[in-house]
Amino acid sequence: MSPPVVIYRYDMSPYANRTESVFAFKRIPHQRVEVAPIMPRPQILEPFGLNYRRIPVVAIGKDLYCDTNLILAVIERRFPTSEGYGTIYPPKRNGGASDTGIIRSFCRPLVKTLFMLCGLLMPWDVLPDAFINDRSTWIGTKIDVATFIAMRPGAISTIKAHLAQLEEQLQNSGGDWLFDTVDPSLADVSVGFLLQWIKPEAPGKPVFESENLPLTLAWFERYEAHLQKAKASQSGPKDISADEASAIIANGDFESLDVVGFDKTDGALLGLNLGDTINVTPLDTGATCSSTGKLLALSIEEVVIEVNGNAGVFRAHFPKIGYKFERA
Ligand SMILES: N[C@@H](CCC(=O)N[C@@H](CS)C(=O)NCC(=O)O)C(=O)O
Repeated sequence: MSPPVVIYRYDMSPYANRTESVFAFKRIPHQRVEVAPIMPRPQILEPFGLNYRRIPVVAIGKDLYCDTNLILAVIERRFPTSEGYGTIYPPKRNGGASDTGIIRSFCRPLVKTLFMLCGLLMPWDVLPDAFINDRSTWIGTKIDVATFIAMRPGAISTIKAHLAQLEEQLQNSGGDWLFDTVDPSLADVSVGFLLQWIKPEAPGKPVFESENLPLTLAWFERYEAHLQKAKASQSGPKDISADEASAIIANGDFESLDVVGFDKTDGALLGLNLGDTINVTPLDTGATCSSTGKLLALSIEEVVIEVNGNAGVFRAHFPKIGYKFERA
């Protein structure tokens, strides 16, 4: 039987939407805990002792996964097509193996760049002070609303320049999806969720009115239609309380640590040994929150620490890329 999956999320979170879109395409049954769009988030810190502020966090059994770059890789591993789940690496239209590595390395930097540009199109001038102060802490600089608004035209122009490269790709391949796959891949989700984020916002309008992006805009419509269909045929998701969630997670099982293992060579590069107590901190946003715990496993891709909260002992997993790991 599949392990229970719980996502900690809030409605307006684009990265939660990225994850939930993959859940829909892969047909993964899951439950959701709604958290506040600003700090504090006791639903995560108290039961698990996990001092990670970014959203989403996904629990699979008793393992807590942070960062969509890792979450989506793990979801593909733990819910494979061989067990009847969908995939975010569908076959290519003209045959051949899926481009999993190139899709992942395309998504990571592009999502990061586009997320920051799209963020400038949010309605900063009407957002409450509490939100602006919270996000100032999150990015590590005091947000000046007038500066953000003045940066919008440049952001729109740069977003369009990025999309023009996708336009070229769609033109060259003649396919429906960004990597010429038979169904949407992680690449489609990764650009799609950001366009979905800015679509309802008035400052985002010029992007959707671009005259030189016909194939990209048609691709986006196709993406939204596919996603809607996948969501319509999904059972659930079910919204549960934080208490229900921590009980479910505490009763779950850990995945074997052997799956991640301990790469001694990599550990030496980072100056880390198995069993060290370490701090894990994001390198970009949310860096005021560090998660601390005993180092349990380390691979080229993933770092696992033990965390303790009032619901018990858990394992928190972080991607290697984009985080700092230091002995506490
Ligand atoms: N690299 C992270 C970024 C996650 C992220 O930035 N999430 C946003 C919400 S969409 C966030 O945490 N914003 C600040 C907050 O909600 O506290 C990931 O891929 O999960």
